[in-house]
Amino acid sequence: MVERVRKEIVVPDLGGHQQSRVIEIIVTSGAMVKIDQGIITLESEKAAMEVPSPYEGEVLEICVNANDMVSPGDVIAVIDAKERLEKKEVEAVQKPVLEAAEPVVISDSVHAGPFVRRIAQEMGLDLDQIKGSGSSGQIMPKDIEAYLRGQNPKTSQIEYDLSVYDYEPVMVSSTGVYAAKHLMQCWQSIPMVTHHCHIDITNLEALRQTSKEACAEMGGKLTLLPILIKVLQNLLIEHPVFNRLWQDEKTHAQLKSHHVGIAVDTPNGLLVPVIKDVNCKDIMSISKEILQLANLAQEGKLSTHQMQGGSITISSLGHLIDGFFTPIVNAPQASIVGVTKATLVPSVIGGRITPRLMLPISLSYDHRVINGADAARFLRSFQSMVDEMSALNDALLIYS
Ligand code: CAO
Repeated sequence: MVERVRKEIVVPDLGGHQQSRVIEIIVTSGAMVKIDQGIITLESEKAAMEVPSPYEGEVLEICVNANDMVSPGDVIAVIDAKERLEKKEVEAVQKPVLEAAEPVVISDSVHAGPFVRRIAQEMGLDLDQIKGSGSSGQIMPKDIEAYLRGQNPKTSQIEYDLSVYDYEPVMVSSTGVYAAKHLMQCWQSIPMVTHHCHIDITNLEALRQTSKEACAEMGGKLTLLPILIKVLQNLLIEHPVFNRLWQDEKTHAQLKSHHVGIAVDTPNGLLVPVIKDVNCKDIMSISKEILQLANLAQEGKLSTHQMQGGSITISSLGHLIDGFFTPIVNAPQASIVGVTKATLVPSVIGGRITPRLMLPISLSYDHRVINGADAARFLRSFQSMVDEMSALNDALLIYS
């Protein structure tokens, strides 16, 4: 049986963004559209995004104009949709109120579209209790979402009353908004543990100093970072559990590649470009690639592809401060290595106190994927790998 129903098409979730600009209206009123046919195009941070029709039918109204700013849940079009109903659904449509355990009566005075009314019916929500944010107080799908979040304090956003403060609002960049949402999800969903330890890099630093100039002459910059990225990639091979992603309770994904993300501090917020296939690159090329990616990040020119696919992330605050911190695992990755400034500390070697250059490492990991003993073994190997590299002499830059 085919039924014709008036349906609203709304802006979908924008991957963490609150708003997006309409850059193109693809169809006009009166057009017949098929399921998945594009209705409008939205500008997203990284690419244009088509909003498809979930229904087949005639477009009755396009509710937005080019250049309008829209948010998830805003109605973009109304369609006279052809609905092919399964037998069970036909029965439900024919006698819904009789069969509903507790029918919800929605008064006509409520200002809400058919989509919102249907959701309210299905969920047993009293629309009189929900505040509408649409024009003339119309209740939009996003208002239902906000209402439900308010019912569930675990996921609700706390709204603070700032009226007692003297302040000016500061608008957050779209990178900052995305990063905040992602970090919150990682923080809330991952049981995280952080191990702290010092790695003795005295000999490695001496070697770095002797290789710095040669690296600079070839267009690179030999900070500790490219060397540590190579150390990490070797550790991913030796400790494959660190090259796994969380998928679900029953499955983890063992990665075949060795891609390392680097946290880069930019004026617009934190970005994490990824150095791909580190196993195929020597330290010299990694140092050049860090410079390129960091520059692109600073200029806001990184592509989505350049930020995808990391197995593990390294976050270096080594140019700023020593001590430890607790980096947040960048899901779906299972671990992140935080590095801070190496400092000379008195160490006891062979019964004598000797100054050694110690690098603070903070390793955070997803305890569902990695155990404490795995992390301890990983950090022990970290020291062995650094010692191995310290013996490379002239071969440091071409170590791959
Ligand atoms: N110990 C001692 N010195 C260090 C060091 C360390 N662990 N790490 C870097 N340094 C030194 C470098 O050797 C360099 O000194 P020289 O110029 O004398 O060689 C200086 O500090 C500056 O280094 P850099 O920052 O230019 O280069 P980098 O390769 O270490 O890092 C980059 C590059 C882009 C990753 C970094 O600049 C950056 O953006 N880090 C921020 C990461 C971040 O914000 N993390 C927090 C995430 S959670 O909010």
